[in-house]
Amino acid sequence: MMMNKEYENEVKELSIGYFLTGGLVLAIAVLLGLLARMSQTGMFGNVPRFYYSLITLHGMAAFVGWGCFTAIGLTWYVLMKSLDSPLHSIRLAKTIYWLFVAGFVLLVISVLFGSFGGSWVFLYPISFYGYWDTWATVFWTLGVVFAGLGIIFYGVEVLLTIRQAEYSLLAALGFESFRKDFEPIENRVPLSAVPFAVIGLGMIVATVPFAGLLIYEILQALGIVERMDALLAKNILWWFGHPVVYLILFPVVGFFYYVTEKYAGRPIVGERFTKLAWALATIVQNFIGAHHLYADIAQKPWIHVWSQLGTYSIIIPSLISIFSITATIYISKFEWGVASKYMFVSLTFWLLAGMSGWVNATVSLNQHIHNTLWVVAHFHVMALLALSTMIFGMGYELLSDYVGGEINADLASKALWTYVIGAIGFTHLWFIQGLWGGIRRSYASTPDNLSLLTWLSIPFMIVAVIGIWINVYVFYSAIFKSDTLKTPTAAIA
Ligand code: HEM
Ligand SMILES: [Cu+2]
Repeated sequence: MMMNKEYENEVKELSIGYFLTGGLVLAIAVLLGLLARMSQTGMFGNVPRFYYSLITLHGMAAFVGWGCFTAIGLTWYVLMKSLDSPLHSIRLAKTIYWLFVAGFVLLVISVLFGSFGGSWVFLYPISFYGYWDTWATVFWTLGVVFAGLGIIFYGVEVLLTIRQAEYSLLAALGFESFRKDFEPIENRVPLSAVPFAVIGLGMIVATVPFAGLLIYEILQALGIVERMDALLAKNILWWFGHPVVYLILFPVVGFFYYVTEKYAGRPIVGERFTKLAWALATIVQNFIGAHHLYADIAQKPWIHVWSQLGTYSIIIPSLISIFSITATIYISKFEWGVASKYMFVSLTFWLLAGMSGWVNATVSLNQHIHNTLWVVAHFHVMALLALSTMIFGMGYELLSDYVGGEINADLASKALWTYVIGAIGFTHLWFIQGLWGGIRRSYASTPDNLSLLTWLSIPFMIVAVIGIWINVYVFYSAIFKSDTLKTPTAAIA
């Protein structure tokens, strides 16, 4: 293996730059979430517009500004490590950073100065019927277009990097597992690179039509075109809206493989079956978004049936991965460091979040929880306890590789428990409220019998927010203490 690779430091700094920016966005986003929940108790008076704008910005900032953005940022590091090869174009990876930043500035302006509050999914045609100005709709939509371009370029950069490392794309998408001579293949694609290839392709396929929809919406806001069929628009949105969750989940699975192999000191067990499951994900990922539209009775019934079956099938890659990671930990002399502790928590909640997701995906159960706080509970268990824990763990792994022993590992472990206890508390109060009929995105119309649970959730949210802030603090202090990286901004300039 070549020593002292020059490109390595550049990629590490780039990934750290993404992480530091995303961490700051998360620190603010969770505060907005807390304020939104507090406003539901009525403690700020009757402020529905404030609430809608808050959740809109919270959702977009936490999900895209933190989740997708840091998943992309850490991809560069893990892809480089697992392929043992430089990125195809570090300039493109930096351009993606700036596209997200530019998009994010537009989104923030739209909410802060234009009072946009159409929710982070802004389901068509809500952007045109709100309490906000038309220019706010244009800014918001344009901001999403910028992020969308960043996402398309991400897919392109991932696939080109894999090609440059001389692996076949078909093999990287999991189809290598079909080869009869699988075991003897000498240079099999490293398993930890596979999830990036799958989501890279998936995002290119899903984002192009979505970008078309966004441009249409901008033209409609400017009065150039008439309104379009709402059901069609919703299908295009969810065609993208579902797999964009995988833009966080799949990289996170890549981080899992990477960290597991490193701390177990051996390859993941069951590589062939795991790759087979990824081949399935490659095909199915782009065809199940309509499971968000079970309540749209104008939708053709076969689409509902297919969406349920397809969603069930995509549980397989998660289940196989959870199994093979756990088995690898079990049979190896596993080392427990900050990164692997975060990973273990993440693994547990990945399984649990999957179970509540299975309820959402099942038509006959979905009708009981559709648009309730159950759904909000499900995706916060996923986003906070399964995905963000692993993103933090991976961030710590990168950081310790970069700055050495200057991380306050003790504080990082305390932060983990603080945030996990807080997040378990408030998400489970949401599950109960959802089962009792509490509607999501509803300001001040939560029935009286649910308001006690809303109050109870607030201390848990405060604890979770503090846990997240401590994590971000541990990161920043490790960077500023170390003189390896002169200024964090140097990484992405
Ligand atoms: C301590 C951490 C967090 C708190 C206190 C929090 C709080 C909230 C609250 C109160 C809502 C509104 C729910 C409703 O009434 O319908 C919400 C929605 C949402 N949250 Fe969080 N959240 C946190 C973390 C996260 C994270 C890490 C993510 C994603 C990575 C996330 C993504 C979202 C999304 C996408 C929505 C939906 C927004 C919408 O309906 O437009 N949240 N959150
Ligand atoms: Cu979905």
